[in-house]
Amino acid sequence: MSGRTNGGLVVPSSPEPLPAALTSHGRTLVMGVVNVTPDSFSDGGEWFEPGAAVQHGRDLIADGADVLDVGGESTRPGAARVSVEDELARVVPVVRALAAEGAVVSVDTTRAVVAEQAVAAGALVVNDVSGGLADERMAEVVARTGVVYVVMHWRGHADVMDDLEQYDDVVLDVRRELAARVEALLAAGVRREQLVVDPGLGFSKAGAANWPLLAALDELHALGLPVLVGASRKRFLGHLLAGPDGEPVPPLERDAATAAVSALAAAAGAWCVRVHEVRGTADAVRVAQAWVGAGRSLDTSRHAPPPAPAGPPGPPARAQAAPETAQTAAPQAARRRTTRDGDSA
Ligand code: PMM
Repeated sequence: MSGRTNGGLVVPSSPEPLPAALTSHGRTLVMGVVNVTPDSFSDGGEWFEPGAAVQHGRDLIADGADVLDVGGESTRPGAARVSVEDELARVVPVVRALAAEGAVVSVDTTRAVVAEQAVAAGALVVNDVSGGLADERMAEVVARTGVVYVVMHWRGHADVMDDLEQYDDVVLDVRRELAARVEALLAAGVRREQLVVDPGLGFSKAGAANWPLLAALDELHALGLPVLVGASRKRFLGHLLAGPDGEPVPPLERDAATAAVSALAAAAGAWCVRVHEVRGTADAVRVAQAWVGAGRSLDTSRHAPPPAPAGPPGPPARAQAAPETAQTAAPQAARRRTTRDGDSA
């Protein structure tokens, strides 16, 4: 596992079981959300039918997504649980279809059986918002399959999570509770190299509690694991952008703020950002990559040459140089084609 120093700490760039193609970008990865649910808070119902969900996944890849996160259970505050049968029926066909087309697929589930069947269908990442707390069999499935496992900070299911928002110090408490999950997973046989941690923005966190977590991503990096940030369209952004009447802006009007968070999270060394609207964030993480990379050149030489006119900017310190593969080059080529005509200075 490669790393960069961050205030004296070594921050790992990527979990190990992912394809080399993903670790080669030298930038924060973009995870596009494919919610196969009728009631997600941010895009509920739009891609509920499997064919529409698969097409949405393809569109997100064309927009620049590196990973697709397929979920069949809404985590909207107050949402009721779906049955395991319904979750399997929603998620597995979509995972299978997208993986068969070469996409890197993550499954967003708290259930071990869903994770198991999604991995059998081709998922390479299990994204568990409960960090293994919701299903005691999850650690065993993750250890046996060897997939990347996203451990999110979580205190309870959607029906109770808003009642569990008390913290002495939100940053230290989240870090301590995540560290406890990591220890439990390691004790259950999961390898450290499989793990990614996530502060769980909006999950048992009242609006204002989310900002210190973002501002202190280094505290999470101190766990020595890659960090995923999921701010997309969340309530705390709606409240931030509220007009004079105090009404939060609706979820679909939070994408510019989401992209701003993505740029800042990328500059702070996040491994991945999870978003609904991919194009703005794909651009934002490239801005962060260029910015951080240029700053690094200035650190070593006040007279660093300007970046070459053609091709993408050089990678920031987290980069592992490796060639683009056909799978990852295709969406970027498509994006380049669509932006060349009519561009301005
Ligand atoms: N947020 C949602 C769902 N899954 N997974 C991770 N790892 N981190 C998050 O912040 C997160 C998540 C919220 O639900 P949505 O899919 O409706 O946005």
